[in-house]
Amino acid sequence: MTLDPRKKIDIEEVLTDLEHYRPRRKGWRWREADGRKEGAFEYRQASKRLKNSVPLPAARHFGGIDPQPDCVITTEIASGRFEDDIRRMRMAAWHGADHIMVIRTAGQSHYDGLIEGTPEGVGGVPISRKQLRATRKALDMIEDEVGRPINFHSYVSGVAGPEIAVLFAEEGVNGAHQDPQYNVLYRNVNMYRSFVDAAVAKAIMASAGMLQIDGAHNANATAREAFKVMPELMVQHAINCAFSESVGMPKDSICLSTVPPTAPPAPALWLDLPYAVALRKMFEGYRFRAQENTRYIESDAREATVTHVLNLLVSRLTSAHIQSTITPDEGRNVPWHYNNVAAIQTAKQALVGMDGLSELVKLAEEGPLGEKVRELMERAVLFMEEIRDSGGYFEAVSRGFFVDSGFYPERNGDGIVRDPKGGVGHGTIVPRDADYLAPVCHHFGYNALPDGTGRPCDLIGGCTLCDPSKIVYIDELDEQDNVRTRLEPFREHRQRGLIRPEVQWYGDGMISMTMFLPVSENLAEYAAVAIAERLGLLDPEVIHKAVMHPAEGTLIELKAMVPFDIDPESIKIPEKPKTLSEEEIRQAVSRRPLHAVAATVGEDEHSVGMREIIDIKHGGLEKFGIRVSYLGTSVPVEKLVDAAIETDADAILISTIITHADIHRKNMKRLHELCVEKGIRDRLLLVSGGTQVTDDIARECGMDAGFGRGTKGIDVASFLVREREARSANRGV
Ligand code: Z98
Repeated sequence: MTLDPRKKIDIEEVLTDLEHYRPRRKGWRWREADGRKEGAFEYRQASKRLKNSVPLPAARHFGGIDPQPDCVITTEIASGRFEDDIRRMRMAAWHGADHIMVIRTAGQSHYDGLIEGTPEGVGGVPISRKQLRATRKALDMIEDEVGRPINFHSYVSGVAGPEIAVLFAEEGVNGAHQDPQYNVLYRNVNMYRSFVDAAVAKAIMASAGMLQIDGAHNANATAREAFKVMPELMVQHAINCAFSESVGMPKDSICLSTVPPTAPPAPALWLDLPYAVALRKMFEGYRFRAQENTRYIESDAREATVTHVLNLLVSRLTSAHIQSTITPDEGRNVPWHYNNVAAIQTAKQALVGMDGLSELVKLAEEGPLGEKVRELMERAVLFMEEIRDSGGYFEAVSRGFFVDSGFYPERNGDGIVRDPKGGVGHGTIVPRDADYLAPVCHHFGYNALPDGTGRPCDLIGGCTLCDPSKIVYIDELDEQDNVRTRLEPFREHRQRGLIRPEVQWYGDGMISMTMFLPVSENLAEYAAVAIAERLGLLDPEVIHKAVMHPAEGTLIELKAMVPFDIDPESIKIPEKPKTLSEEEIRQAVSRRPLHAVAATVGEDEHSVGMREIIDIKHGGLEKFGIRVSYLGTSVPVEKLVDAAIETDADAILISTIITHADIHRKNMKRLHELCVEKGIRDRLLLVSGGTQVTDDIARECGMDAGFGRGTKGIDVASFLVREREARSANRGV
């Protein structure tokens, strides 16, 4: 199955014959670092370009280039319905994500076994074989479409950790969070059980070449004063790294999950940078997943984005093998798909913009930076020594050493306390008998295999890791809660291509609106809801408010549902004028020369747009032999008309970017009227352009044509040539 960029991914086709689908490959893939040259530029930290992608908006000015940073970019997706997540994954991949992390449904970590079918999740997706297989199958198609491997990732945690690890190895999941300390601290799974399970799970993950991400960063997200837990974070990393290596995980498959601990208005870099440097010094040889700080995300997407960019600066000043991204709206609603894309673009834009930064600036390690780095490392070592002296890890957890908000060695007594004899799964560890035999591969620990056994599974003619045909595929177990029943209500809708807005699930009908209300915060919130109701929208809810001034007004962002569909058949799309070929334009101009006068009018200093339309360098009018007298910026309309008369021009081209008080419309009208007054309107073509100009607006204001965003010289040249010829034909010339 291959994807056609012009068509939606067909979820029915993805679900067809899943029983026999096998992942094409296993194991983690890094980016290939060979994208040194893109357009006019040299890059120092770039990777191979994509076959299909959506470049950053400003790429339009640089020949459409889409340089890809050197590090893997993550996006976290899990709307509760995997069939919608797949579409979001495709959008994410086109924008540059190659690590798709799927959050699990609430509570799955306490299931003592695997889930089957595809029930709908809460706060995430139930991770089941069918969900994994369908997603991996879709990702295999998506990676072909974009031309880059996509790493699929979820969590090997909870009381079914080893079972999940086997499932992931069988289904071609490429990476997973695995850290027994996470189970202990945040999911209250029994501490001994967590470490026994982790040994088994890690051995299986290693056998499948999966990348492991640890869970230390969760202390940062949980502690009351998160920026004080830095020494503990280093201790947690150390415990999981050492444990993972001791059960056979290669060092370069172990990835530390690091989060810059603060955000403005804290003096963020003063704390975040020493921490990042200390980690990289202490954990040399391991991989780094730079997570974005989410602890302080409120409802302001702009604020979240600035914090993210500061985090990206730290990544570029130090290093990151994986750059994680979180949607900037996660503080106000479940992440919306276009916000996944926004976060990926933020990472791509900032990383590419800071390409080669460490060749330009050096970290001043001899100053306060070096002192802070040393201090953090010392505090971490002292913390580890105290764990050892107090009787070891389990004892330390039972005494509340972890997630305490004191800056070690200070302690605030608010750490998480876990009972070694408590928690989910307590009392379930059974010592292996002397004749314990597990005839499966990659099993961890004691196994009484008979002498001369090759692979352990030779005893049973192959295990599921060696012989996938032995995997039992269960489709759906619940007759109500499954993907087929969820797809059914929208079957006709999909077939007819009916249009309903969405942010999360197909047909959810959600839109958001931004409005400024010139009243106080409290009143603005209720007034906004009243406005949405008057507009006929359903379930309006304010998702963000920002006081501009306590009395002068409040900015409101609101979400609500649209209660109708739009039938595409009912929409009349005006036909786009086809451009002439370059040769046709050149011939027409050489038969009959064409001369235009051009300027940016009014009090407007923007020159880039007009220059692009004119300059030969940008494929502008000059390229086709059209002669253009460019008068510059902030030119009065009168001056342009005089120049057109003096030079006997065929056309006047104006650029008008500023729209304050509708000045762009006024300038267009003035130009038309002046030409009428002077009696030259009939023999001149009047053309205007600008970011807020459309053909309709321009014609309403008396122009012959208007050109907006994205216009190229050939569009304007085609119009001039065609229109001049049409007029000559009408006049019988
Ligand atoms: C991230 N945004 O890390 P449940 N194990 C570890 C984890 O960090 C997590 C889980 C398991 C964050 C995502 N992390 C939060 C080490 C979760 C998840 O029990 O399925 O919720 O475990 O990118």
